[in-house]
Amino acid sequence: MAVERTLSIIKPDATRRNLTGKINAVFEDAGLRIVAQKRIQLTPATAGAFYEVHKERPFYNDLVSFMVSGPVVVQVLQGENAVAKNREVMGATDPKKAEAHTIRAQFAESIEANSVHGSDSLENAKNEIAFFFAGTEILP
Ligand code: YYY
Ligand code: MG
Repeated sequence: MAVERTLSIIKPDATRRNLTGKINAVFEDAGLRIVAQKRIQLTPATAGAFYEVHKERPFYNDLVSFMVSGPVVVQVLQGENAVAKNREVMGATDPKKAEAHTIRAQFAESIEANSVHGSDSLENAKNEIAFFFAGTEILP
């Protein structure tokens, strides 16, 4: 197993309901270290660029509007198999399909307002971390 880093975003539905600490506790209990973290307001341009891969999907415009509807917490999680481990603790995209112990099953409001983002591959993680963080902001 290898130590990896992955990008996580605590989404506006969760910051609005003051759930940052509860969600961070799930990460830490799973052995993931929060090695960088900042609370920011995304702009439509930034959210649109971050989700560029979904540009042609029917939910794209609503997703971008949702992501700018309140502050988000962007963070770098580090640990053994961090990319897959984070996807496991997040749960399925649709909270109705997520396993009971997962963040989305516990906290998400809907398939759109689903509380967290997590990189889906090591390569995407590297790109997504660089999208939000300078190397000097990551402190293991
Ligand atoms: O990686 P993950 O967040 O689990 O799902 P993606 O398929 O990458 O979709 C990104 C994001 O888009 C999802 O978290 C919510 C939103 N979305 C949606 O609103 N409706 C869908 N049918 C699929 C995705
Ligand atoms: Mg995704």
